[in-house]
Amino acid sequence: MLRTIDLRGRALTAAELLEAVPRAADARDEALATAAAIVADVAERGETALREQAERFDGVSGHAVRVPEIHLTEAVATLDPTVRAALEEAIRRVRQASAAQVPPPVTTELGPGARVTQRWQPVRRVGVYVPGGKAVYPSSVVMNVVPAQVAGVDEVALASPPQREFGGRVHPVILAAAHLLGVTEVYAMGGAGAIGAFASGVPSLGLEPVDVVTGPGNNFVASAKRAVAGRVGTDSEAGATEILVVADATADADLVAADLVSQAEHDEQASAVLVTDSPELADAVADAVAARARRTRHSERVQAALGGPQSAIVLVDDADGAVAFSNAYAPEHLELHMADPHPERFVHAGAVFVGPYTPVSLGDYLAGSNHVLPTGGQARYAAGLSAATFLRPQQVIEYDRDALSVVSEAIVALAEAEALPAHGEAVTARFQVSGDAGPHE
Ligand code: HSO
Ligand code: ZN
Repeated sequence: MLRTIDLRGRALTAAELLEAVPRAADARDEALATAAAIVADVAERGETALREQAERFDGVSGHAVRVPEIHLTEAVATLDPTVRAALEEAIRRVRQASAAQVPPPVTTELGPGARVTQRWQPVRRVGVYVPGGKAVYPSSVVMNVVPAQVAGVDEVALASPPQREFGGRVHPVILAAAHLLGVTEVYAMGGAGAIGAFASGVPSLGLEPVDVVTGPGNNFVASAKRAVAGRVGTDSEAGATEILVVADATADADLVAADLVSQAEHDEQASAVLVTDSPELADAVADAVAARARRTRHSERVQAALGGPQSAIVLVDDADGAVAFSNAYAPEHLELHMADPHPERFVHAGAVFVGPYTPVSLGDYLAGSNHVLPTGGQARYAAGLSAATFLRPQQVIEYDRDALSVVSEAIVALAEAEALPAHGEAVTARFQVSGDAGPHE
């Protein structure tokens, strides 16, 4: 089912390597116009537009768009205790690991009395979107909310579609996760409309505009985030999940197969790629994948993902070839199953999972790392969600009189060169007060 591509003995450029295993196409551009119209409608007609959209897209009417707190406590009361304990452990670990993502302020002394401090300021208010379609992921609530809280964001609001089968309420596991995280501001609204509501605010609901919107979603949600970008901050666009495994002859074929299948379970468009220099391992993984794909719960979906052009086994000459392929591909998740893995060589990956006891599904739930990671090759320039998503580096500048005098001539020279003499005068004025001899005494 997984096709094999033999790149041995071929020196290919990064672009050629990428062509060998192309990502599945998305339909984002087509969704953009529709999403933008929905966003504009919510900005104009607020709650009325949201209610019409709920009727049209979710088949729900007359529901509480602003979720009353009692719904949150009820959801926690009915939550399976083992799921509750697992969520609480995930929250603890993600909170702990996210704390390392908040940089301390740093002051640079550029001379006596000349200081520039960089400090990291959290945004004030964040809207987290949680999808409610085929994928209802309470783990994603944790992964979006915790870093915002750790960053020091004052207010986190959450939105998820009203569910017909729950009488127009948000999915109970999502409500429960929100409550365990201490999130009290929750809205039953979905899709592009929810993103628009976060960006523009909805006065009748007491929903104030947010500063940053994050969270996964379908093409319409992703397109809506594009439509509001520029007015609010957004996280990077999540595409279909992808896993790239680099393995040598020492790897356990069945474990590699299990991990490939685990991410293929998300979506027909998911990509699962094995890169190896061992033809024997390649064959063994192909067999193990076929066996697991046949008997797994979401067999059809998994087989579609693994049989698609976006999934493959890639044969390379050696470890260098594997590094070159992986760095060109820039996978969301990278697993290394090698005798001597050298994770530092794999520089373009959303997250790197090292060794046979570090599967991606550990990171999906409980490693403490974040599972919101750049897909579609965005790992070349983007990072996963972290406290930094909600922080801005701000510079605080403080020079005293002597420190300013040291650079005043240089400022005047540059101001003259730019034909902006008033800039220079703002400096010299400080040394020309009567009775003040100034810097040139
Ligand atoms: N692997 C997904 C995250 C996830 N897995 C949520 C299970 N639940 C994208 O990184
Ligand atoms: Zn997953």
